Amino acid sequence: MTAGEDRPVPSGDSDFVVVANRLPVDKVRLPDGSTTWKRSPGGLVTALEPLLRKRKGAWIGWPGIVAEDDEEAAGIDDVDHSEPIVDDEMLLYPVRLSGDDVAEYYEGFSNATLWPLYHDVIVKPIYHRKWWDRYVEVNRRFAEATCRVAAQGATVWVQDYQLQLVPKMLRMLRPDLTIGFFLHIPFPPVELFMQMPWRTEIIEGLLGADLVGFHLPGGAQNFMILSRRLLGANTSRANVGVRSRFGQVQIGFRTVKVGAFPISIDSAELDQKARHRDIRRRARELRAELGNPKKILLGVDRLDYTKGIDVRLEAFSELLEEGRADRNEVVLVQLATPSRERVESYRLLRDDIERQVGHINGEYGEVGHPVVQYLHRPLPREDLIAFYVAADVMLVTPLRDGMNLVAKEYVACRSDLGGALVLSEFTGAAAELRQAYLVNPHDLNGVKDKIVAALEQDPEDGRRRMRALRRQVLAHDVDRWARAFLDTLAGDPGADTSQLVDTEQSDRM
Ligand code: GDG
Repeated sequence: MTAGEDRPVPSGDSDFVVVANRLPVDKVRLPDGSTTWKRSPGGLVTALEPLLRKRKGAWIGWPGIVAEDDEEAAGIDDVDHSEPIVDDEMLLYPVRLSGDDVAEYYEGFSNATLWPLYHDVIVKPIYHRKWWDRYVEVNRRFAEATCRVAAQGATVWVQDYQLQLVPKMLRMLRPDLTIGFFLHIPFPPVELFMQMPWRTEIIEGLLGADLVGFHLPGGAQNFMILSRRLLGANTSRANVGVRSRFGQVQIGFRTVKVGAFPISIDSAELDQKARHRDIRRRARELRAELGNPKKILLGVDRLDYTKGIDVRLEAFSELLEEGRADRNEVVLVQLATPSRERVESYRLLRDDIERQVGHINGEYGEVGHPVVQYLHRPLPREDLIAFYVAADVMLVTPLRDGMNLVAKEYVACRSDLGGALVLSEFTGAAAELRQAYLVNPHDLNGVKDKIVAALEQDPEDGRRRMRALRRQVLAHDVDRWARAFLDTLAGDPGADTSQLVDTEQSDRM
């Protein structure tokens, strides 16, 4: 296969390739200067692992470490063919990034331009031409690395906002490939997206795929409107499957499918783990360590300004002040995983949140008994599950969130039908988890009322809600998500479209 007149484009021997910013393992540098690999299991890996194994699959991504020098990071030799890392029969191919790549492609364009733009400009997006150039360059590096690994006619699944140009680049280099793209964050409405100086290039980049997937139909619709507006593409509702909500974009002679595929978790595994005796014991220990409060409120987030951590702290503070929450009976645990600490808006956020926590504890805590317990470090998975089991009220209050897996994880852990979920309407999860205490995070009084309602819920009503939530989460797991996407990409007429969210119901939320 040739891309130009005489330039041969290499191909590899993997029939199924996942391309993501990060590999499912991190390369870690040890104090003595040597390096080792550390597995970073996530929902995506768990979901894709069996598929990857069965289909001779490969994963291409950045191992999370900065290359020592630019020479090491440059060029298409980034993929070391002789020695991919073999992990449970998956082949992992690292793409190396230099310090400048990380600063401009990852921290810059991905996390200070695209992330805030796609999350309703909660923070002002920064547009730097240098960052864009680097984004193009690094996307090209990922595309070329993919070409070297993918067999003739392979299926390639590109993940997320860091790699939106890869589908078009790949199609130009390797028209033999079947290319899917999935966006894990919201896709913004037209009025906001039009700010982007490189808006046409991004839409063109995505349209290089055969199927572009979003969490919600609202994102899919936004994308279709932009394709029409910016590229004059013909768009239509298609009939793929009986209950489908798919669209189609006709661009030249090609048809690109567009659809909504709400991601999920490995619900059964989490359900099993949370039932384990050791986890139950740990949950009791945690409650005792917190001073056996009557009610535990819990927040679990990456420390990100989209997550509305400030909203729940403010609501809690006012409830304490008004005496609607009793400082002797209620504790709020906020687990905040460090995130993107070199991006300025994240540094400012951390200062603000820590000031807020200090203020609340200063006003309402006692010596040895803070009312807010705040941890700024990642917890082992088992401890996290124990916290889910212990929490009486789970607070998920993002201003905008593509899906929010934490909400689904909490539900999966509550086989006892205990607990209550307070959930922002502005998460993708809210489209499915209708029996949660749904809140508008911009309406502080509304948030406070729902927290009180959750704290004081009638136990029978709580069980009824949790039973309905669990039915949804256990039936719609991450495996089903991956299959629905890949079957649709393959054009399988029997593709499972039953987890698609109703367009009318969820729309832009
Ligand atoms: C993006 C989108 C979309 C958190 N703290 C700890 C820990 N976690 C785990 C949670 C959960 C994951 O991190 C966070 O997932 P979310 O979905 O809540 O949020 P993002 O990181 O923003 O994810 C989001 C997702 O992609 C998938 O498409 O849902 O909307 O923004 O799994 O459990 N895990 C451990 N310790 C912690 O302290 N072990």
